[in-house]
Amino acid sequence: MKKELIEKTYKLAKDQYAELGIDTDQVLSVLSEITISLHCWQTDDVGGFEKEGAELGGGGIQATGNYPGKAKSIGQMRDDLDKAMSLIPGKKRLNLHAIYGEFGGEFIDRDKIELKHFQGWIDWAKERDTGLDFNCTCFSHPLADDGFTLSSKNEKIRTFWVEHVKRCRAIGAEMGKQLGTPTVHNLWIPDGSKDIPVDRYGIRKLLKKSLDEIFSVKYPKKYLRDSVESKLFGIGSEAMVVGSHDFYMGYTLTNDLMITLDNGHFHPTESVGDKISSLLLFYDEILLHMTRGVRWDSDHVTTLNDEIILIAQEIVRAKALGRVNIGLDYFDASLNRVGAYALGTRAVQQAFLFALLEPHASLVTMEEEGKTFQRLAILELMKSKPFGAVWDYYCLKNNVPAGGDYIAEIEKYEKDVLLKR
Ligand code: RNT
Ligand code: ZN
Repeated sequence: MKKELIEKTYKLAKDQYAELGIDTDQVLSVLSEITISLHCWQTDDVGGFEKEGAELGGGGIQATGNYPGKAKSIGQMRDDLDKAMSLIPGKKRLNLHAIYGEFGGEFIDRDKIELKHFQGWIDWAKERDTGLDFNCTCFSHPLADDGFTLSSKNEKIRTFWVEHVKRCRAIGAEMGKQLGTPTVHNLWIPDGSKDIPVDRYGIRKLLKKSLDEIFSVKYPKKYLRDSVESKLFGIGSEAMVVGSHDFYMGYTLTNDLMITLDNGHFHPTESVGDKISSLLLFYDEILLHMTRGVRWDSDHVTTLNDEIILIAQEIVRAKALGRVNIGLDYFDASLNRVGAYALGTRAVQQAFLFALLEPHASLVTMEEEGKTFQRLAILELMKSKPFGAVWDYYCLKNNVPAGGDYIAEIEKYEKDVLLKR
């Protein structure tokens, strides 16, 4: 897109929003402070680098497709992340999973991982002046194969996973310390049952016991923030997921932890956007996994859809941008993976831009005055305002491709790099 055209259209857009009392320059300065945590696992379909050719296995999450160009080493993964980040405006962090350590060709089991396996990533983040988030990996492992990890009745299995998560939190705290920005550690476990269990209480009691052991180790909040992620069901855990939303709400509220809302983890008619205002009344901070659920899959690439927009609007409307950690969570092996990063992250940023461009105060007044038709009419009107012009200008200001210009960049990267792997 031509610079002059972007600037000209932005000026007109700015005037249109000004008519509604919105200062677009101010909005863009708020937008530029919103950090998105990019999930590292879109580069290689959640395979990780514990061993060569590792693949996502078990745990009820699946990546389908075999689009060429998947990252096969940490070096390739870093190339892809740099490329993706160069196409995304604004602030970014990287969200790592424990299977992405640098194990130097040696097999290090999960209960043996150490800081040294992640020092390279910390240095990588330092060089880029960014932060890291972290996740224990309680799936794709033989000791996760029978469907239970932290809630396993097999004490050997349960303590193995407790040790893994403890080590991950210790590594996360060190990441936060070295980088000067707290690392958010997220815990998701695949535990659940395909068919009707009869000892739900006993099983959940074991998860509680494991969490008590894990979180008995305390770290300063300036280094590490802990969150736990629920799910409604997964493949193989249709009848019961041990770490349900109720379970984790109870646990986190009584233990001063964060809760993760993955919007692919609820019933399709439930709205994560609606949950935000409730949770913010009880939590200082929460974590989001932004994604796109499609039928049984909870991990399609994010697009600018109603669900994502409502989540962004509810955060902005609650003036809670500083209390919500925004992470992404999707993995699709059927399209250009680097393109998927750029597209999905940009879509989430666009949702926040759309939310920030809302004449919120006047909408609240209409609501209070019972002007429900007018409220709906203004919400509709905002959909046809020149929001794209503001987005393009934001990209221009941040030296990243505006409009669809990033598509050609992805095509070039595919030809020059991905297809040569
Ligand atoms: C799985 C959870 C979890 C994972 C990542 C890879 O259903 O959403 O967040 O997607 O940890
Ligand atoms: Zn998730």
